[in-house]
Amino acid sequence: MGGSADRGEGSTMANDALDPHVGVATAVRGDLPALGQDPSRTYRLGIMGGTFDPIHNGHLVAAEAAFDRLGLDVVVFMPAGSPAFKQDKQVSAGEDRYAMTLLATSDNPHFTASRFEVDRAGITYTAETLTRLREIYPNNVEFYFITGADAIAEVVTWRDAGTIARLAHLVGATRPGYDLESARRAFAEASCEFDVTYLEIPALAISSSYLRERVSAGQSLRYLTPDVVTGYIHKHELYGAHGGRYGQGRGL
Ligand code: DND
Repeated sequence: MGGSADRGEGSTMANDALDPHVGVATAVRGDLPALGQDPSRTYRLGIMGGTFDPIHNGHLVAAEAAFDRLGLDVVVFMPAGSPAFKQDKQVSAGEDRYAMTLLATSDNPHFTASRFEVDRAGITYTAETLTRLREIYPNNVEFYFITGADAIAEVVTWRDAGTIARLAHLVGATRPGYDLESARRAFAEASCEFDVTYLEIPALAISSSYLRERVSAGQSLRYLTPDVVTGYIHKHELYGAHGGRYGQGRGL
């Protein structure tokens, strides 16, 4: 990844009121956390992008590990509005995915959820997100885009991958024993240079599709995702859940 001179010009921060949830200044643009107020230091903004259909403990553990191990200031979870690689798949409404993400992150002081991608029209491309963020944040704010083991090797195939390489550090959260060979090869063969940090995180073989299947089969999501997310899924009858009175039924 290029040095700070490669990054676009950041705009100035207009509002530096303190947000008690993240311990940093509040968002200048909508719900984004404000960072970069002290020009004498560098800030690290973690960005956890995802479809989050639904969000689960694997996502949360990966982001928490990145926060700890890379000394991030805050991690912002960004549900994709119209996910680039899922155009042929049915995806839940952005409002529901955002609401579940907000609920799942609400009790962690250094996590926050943003509507930044959900509110954007058209297909959500990470390069465009990073470009827009670069225009918003001053240059002493560095971006750390967090992905799971399965997604990391594919970043080189994403739209405008060179822009991603230029604007963000990548964090690949891998399971112990996960074979990183294909990811390393993909980055080695890429036409641009990526800055990638691999983090080993506890093995959590959880996926959103596994959660959806369990919901439609009337099975519990306990310990797979925060209970508030399970409550939301049943209340809004997502993934074939049967509404009913909150707290009833085996699926809760
Ligand atoms: P997913 O659809 O994989 O999200 O999208 C991940 C991000 O990639 C989003 O921000 C997309 O906009 C972006 N993307 C994808 C494809 C093309 C482009 C951009 C483009 O610009 O061209 P999921 O909700 O399935 O997962 C979210 C993240 O969590 C992923 O990085 C996934 O690998 C990771 N993850 C886990 N990490 C640790 N333990 C687990 C995990 N399950 C998923 N159990």
